[in-house]
Amino acid sequence: MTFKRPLPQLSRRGFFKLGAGLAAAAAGAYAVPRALIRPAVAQAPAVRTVPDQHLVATDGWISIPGPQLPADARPENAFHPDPYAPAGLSTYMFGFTDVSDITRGRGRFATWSPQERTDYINSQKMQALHTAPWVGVDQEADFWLKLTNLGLAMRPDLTDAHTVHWHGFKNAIPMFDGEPHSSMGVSIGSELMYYYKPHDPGTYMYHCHVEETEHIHMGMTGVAYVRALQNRGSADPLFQARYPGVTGIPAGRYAYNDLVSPSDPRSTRYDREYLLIFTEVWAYMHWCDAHIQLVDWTDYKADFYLINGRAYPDTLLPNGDPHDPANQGTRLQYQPHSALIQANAGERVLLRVVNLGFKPITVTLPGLKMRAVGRDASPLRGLTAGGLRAGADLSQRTNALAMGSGETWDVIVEAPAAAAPTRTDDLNRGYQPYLLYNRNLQQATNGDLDGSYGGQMTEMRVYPAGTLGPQTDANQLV
Ligand SMILES: [Cu+2]
Repeated sequence: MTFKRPLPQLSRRGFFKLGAGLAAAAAGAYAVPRALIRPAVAQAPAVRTVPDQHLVATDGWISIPGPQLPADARPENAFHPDPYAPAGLSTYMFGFTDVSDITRGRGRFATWSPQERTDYINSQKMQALHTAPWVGVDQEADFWLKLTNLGLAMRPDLTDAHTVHWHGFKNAIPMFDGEPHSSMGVSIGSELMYYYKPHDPGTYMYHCHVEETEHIHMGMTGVAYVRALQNRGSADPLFQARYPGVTGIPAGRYAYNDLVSPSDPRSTRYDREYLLIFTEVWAYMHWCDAHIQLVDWTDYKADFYLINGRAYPDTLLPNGDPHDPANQGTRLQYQPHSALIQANAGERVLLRVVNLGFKPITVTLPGLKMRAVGRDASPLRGLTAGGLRAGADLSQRTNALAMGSGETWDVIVEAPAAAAPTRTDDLNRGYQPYLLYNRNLQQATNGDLDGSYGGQMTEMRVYPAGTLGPQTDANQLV
């Protein structure tokens, strides 16, 4: 039996009425408040040959510790650690590494010749990091990001391009979107300079958009975050041009352009900032990519859960520089990002929490209050008549961040000002620890309740006031 619905018949009179309605709608478009219309790039920026940041796409190996799982538990458990893995490492990855210091000639690379730098960058094949390097940008700044594709050392048969796609982000032109079918991909041996000019502060995810289910799960995903214009203070001319008449805000560190004084309860001011990136690893799938096997994605079953690419207690270890010869050959060489959170008593800490896995997570921090001030790069404030998100306070006090795949939350935690941190605790650590973890214990422990290694868990450590010097960059430990 066919099921037909008659098409609406449009009379001559109806046709003219429709035309009049469309014309009115078009005229109405001009009535949109000017504040809602974002200026495009007013004039083309000068093209740079030296990028602000330079990422290299390739493959590599990381270390997920834990006991050899019994082979009869589940078939895929026999695939960890991968027998192809170099000593101390366990899991095959795709990903990116960051060669900005080499390209820009910073630090010990300042005296290197152009040829030495090029040779070094080409040597980064099979040196991918997990999680992917993160990208921090100032609002309204011109930002040039170069992507070089070195190919996959383990899989020369895979000739995939790679891209950088800032998810949920308005681009200057579609060319820089990174969705390869409507823009372009970067094929092996090629490089592309992406241009961004961010207008909206907050926390975003980025990922490679080629074969994205596979490339994202294999590690080609990270975080891009945009620092608020308000950091310059309300007297800054660029801030005044955007927010005329707003006064009384000193330069500082703010999650969003909240347009209120730092003493206002709606303020998003913070003293320290930490990115916490939650990912997961399906060991069998990673084994398949290393061993030239196809996987059926409907069998998806994550085995390992990580924060900033590490399993607890590796999450507590310091940051590492993968280009420092002292770190080369160490177990965490390719997992350089610490997930440790530090604060002095009374300080405000911004947590940029991002779920880059495929499964939901619920993040909790018992003993401390969290206030979510932004979600998915949108401040939790109502709209004002001028079209700004500076209206009613919609921030949420919560003890649990329930996050779907791809979500980002900006959360401010206040370290307690008194009591515990003013003394050393009974273990004489000199700080008061608070556990931050995924409330799903399978994900917090990597299923190893009796073992020494867990999964998505880290600590926030609160020191007596004045112990720690100021932090100048995200996740910097002092
Ligand atoms: Cu890719």
